[in-house]
Amino acid sequence: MNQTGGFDCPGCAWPEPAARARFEFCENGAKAIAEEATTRRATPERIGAFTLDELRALSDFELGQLGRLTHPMVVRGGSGSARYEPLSWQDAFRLIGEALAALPAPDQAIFYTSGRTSNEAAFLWQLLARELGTNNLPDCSNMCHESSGVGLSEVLGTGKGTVSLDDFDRADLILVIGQNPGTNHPRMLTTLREAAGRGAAIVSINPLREAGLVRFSHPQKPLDLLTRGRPLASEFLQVRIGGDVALLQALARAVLEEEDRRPGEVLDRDFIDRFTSGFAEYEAALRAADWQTLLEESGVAEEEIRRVAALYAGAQRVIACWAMGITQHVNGVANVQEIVNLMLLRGNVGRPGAGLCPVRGHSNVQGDRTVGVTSRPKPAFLDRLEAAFPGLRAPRAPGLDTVEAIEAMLERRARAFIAMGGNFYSAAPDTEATGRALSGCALTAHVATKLNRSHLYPGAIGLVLPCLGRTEIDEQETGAQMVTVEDSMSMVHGSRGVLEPASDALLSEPAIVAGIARAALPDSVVPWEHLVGDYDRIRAVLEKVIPELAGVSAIARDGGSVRLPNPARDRVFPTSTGKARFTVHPVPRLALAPGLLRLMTLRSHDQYNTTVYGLDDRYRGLRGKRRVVLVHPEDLAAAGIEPGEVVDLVSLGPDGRKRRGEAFEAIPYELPRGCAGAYFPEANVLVPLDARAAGSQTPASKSVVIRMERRPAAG
Ligand SMILES: Nc1nc2c(c(=O)[nH]1)N[C@H]1C(S)=C(S)[C@@H](COP(=O)(O)OP(=O)(O)OC[C@H]3O[C@@H](n4cnc5c(=O)[nH]c(N)nc54)[C@H](O)[C@@H]3O)O[C@H]1N2
Ligand SMILES: Nc1nc2c(c(=O)[nH]1)N[C@H]1C(S)=C(S)[C@@H](COP(=O)(O)OP(=O)(O)OC[C@H]3O[C@@H](n4cnc5c(=O)[nH]c(N)nc54)[C@H](O)[C@@H]3O)O[C@H]1N2
Ligand SMILES: [Mo]
Repeated sequence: MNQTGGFDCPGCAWPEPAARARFEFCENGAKAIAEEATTRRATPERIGAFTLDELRALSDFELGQLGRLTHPMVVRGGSGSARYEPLSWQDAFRLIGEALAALPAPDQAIFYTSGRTSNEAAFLWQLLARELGTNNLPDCSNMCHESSGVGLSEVLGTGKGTVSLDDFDRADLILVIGQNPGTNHPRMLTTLREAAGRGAAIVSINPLREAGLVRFSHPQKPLDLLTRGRPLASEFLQVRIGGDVALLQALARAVLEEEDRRPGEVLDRDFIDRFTSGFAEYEAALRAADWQTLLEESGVAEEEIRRVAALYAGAQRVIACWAMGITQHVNGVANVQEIVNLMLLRGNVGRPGAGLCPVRGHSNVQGDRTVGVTSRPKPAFLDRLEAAFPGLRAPRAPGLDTVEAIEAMLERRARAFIAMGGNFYSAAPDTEATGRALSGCALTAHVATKLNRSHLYPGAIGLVLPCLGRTEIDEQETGAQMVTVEDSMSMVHGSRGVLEPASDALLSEPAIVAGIARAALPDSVVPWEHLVGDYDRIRAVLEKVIPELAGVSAIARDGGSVRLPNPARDRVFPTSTGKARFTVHPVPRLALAPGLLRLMTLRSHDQYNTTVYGLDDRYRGLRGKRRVVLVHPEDLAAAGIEPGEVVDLVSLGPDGRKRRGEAFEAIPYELPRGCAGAYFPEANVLVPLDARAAGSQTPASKSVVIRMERRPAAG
């Protein structure tokens, strides 16, 4: 895994160093592999032994334990007593073709993607949707880093991060904001640790004192385990949930005040003058801001803010990293842009050792976007797509993103849902509504490696289409194929499966797309079978349609990797002003009525998104349970709830609808007052569909307003 000539870890998107260590993987990557390489088989007989209701009664962990899917399956009618049965690939494709042909308009079909899909498969996938005539290509990114993409594009003219791995070798300050790398990007800890070893300062900004950051021990360096690791983050700012805009403004204001004391020494005036716009307005707004309000809303003490501001003002090369704690908020885009503001003050963009680093989730989520999986394609991309396939007419109207797709299905404006991977039912907000949305479709079809909860809420016809995993040998017309993926730092490299497929009946993702296309598009202008026969042919088209991917064919021949260009790295900012833009954002007011809490939904150490490996959250000291709500002890006391008491969680969305999550154990925890934490996906029932980030529509799953309710006494 993660070796030249091997396969890319299907875990996270953190890049591999150029000089690979002998073991370039982590404990959680190993779990992801084990999950895919399991010897258990979810055969049609095994699955068909259960009714849908019986399958729904299994936990996510138990569903995963059924093993790898082996054959295409169908369930009809969608009632709780229905069962999956096997069918041939040909019949599966025919059913999809018929269902799509029966739709009054192509925009009634939805093509969802999760970010594990290779560049080659994802490119064919979006081509299929567009040739059918729709841009309805929602993806997991809509629920993930969309706020980063939108936020960065507006102010830097590029939606991606600006750093590469070697920048971390030079940085002298690394901010880790709203991210839990100890669990979710374990290999990033190695990078952070090396930086700390050189004397770089690391600042964690988080409502939780994430133990993986505070005490770090390297799993492959036994001495660390003996000494219990050492502190990694030199500073920890315990921000309130949703308090980042206030905190980042307070930090920037303190930097301005430092400049007042030492004029000409703190701000990078030359950079600001030459490369940015909007500084005067930004500076005026910051100076006019009420300092007390900034402190209160951030929840961080003044002296800590001044200490970190001084650290920032003294650092020569700063990298800011962030993840879901920043993006999954109503003001997620503003969060991202306030990070940029702070970084622009000292020219920390487009300089070695400095820059912006949104740390992506799924291993190829960034690549899927590069190859066109988006509901908002750029016209130039569609033009090139049409040029590559004479006769193709790519639709120009924007399609549906994830939450829009749920709404469209609920209102029966969309009737067919086809997913390339992922677990839409469990990952999307408002589980109950999402279940109704899927069940209301005429057709649902899921390309998947394992059975998951989305497959248990089928439409009138429900299909499960089992595919090869990334670890497996992919034989096509010209032999074993490789695919390409792009990591979080825009490096594209190859991935080649090495294991025997879990079943003879599995098809590769590209082959499944071609099968669907053949059935749905009898007059297609795309030579589907030819492309799938040798993925080099797909890469040749990729190079034509996406100029940045020039060189991707060579990866298959010569190995190595291609770095996608990023203009911001060279201080070229193709924004509306032609410069990097300072932006002004109002400070969100977070006060809640008594009894209400702001809930963040988190990952534990023992899961990969909706795939649950086990019930422990090692670094947070929680064992054997996932239905928990973490709350400050005084908030528990104020609500009259005993530690360990089992409570219901009730959320009220902007639509005024009540959502209830039953039976969560209340655990006293070191969080800021008024804040709470619970696990994704158990807590997704509480996330309102209409609470989403302005500008990016990312569900605000880190900012759910809830109250705890005592449960009626048993009996
Ligand atoms: N092992 C493993 N690895 C994974 C995944 C997995 O599930 N398991 N998932 C992958 C995916 S798709 C993704 S997107 C990434 C996710 O990686 P993370 O973003 O690290 O995952 P989360 O658990 O959502 O954690 C968010 C962090 O934000 C903090 N936070 C919450 N609200 C706020 C806030 O208002 N302000 C600030 N400053 N912090 C806040 C939380 O305390 C938590 O530490 O990981 C990827 N890697
Ligand atoms: N409340 C709340 N909700 C969230 C989040 C949160 O923090 N809080 N995080 C959001 C984020 S960041 C994300 S990225 C989304 C994730 O949303 P998704 O990407 O939809 O969900 P996953 O759980 O990653 O998908 C797992 C499924 O993918 C399938 N699979 C695995 N490998 C392969 C493969 O190689 N090919 C195919 N075709 N299928 C495969 C398996 O069937 C598995 O069950 O969830 C979002 N939802
Ligand atoms: Mo994600």
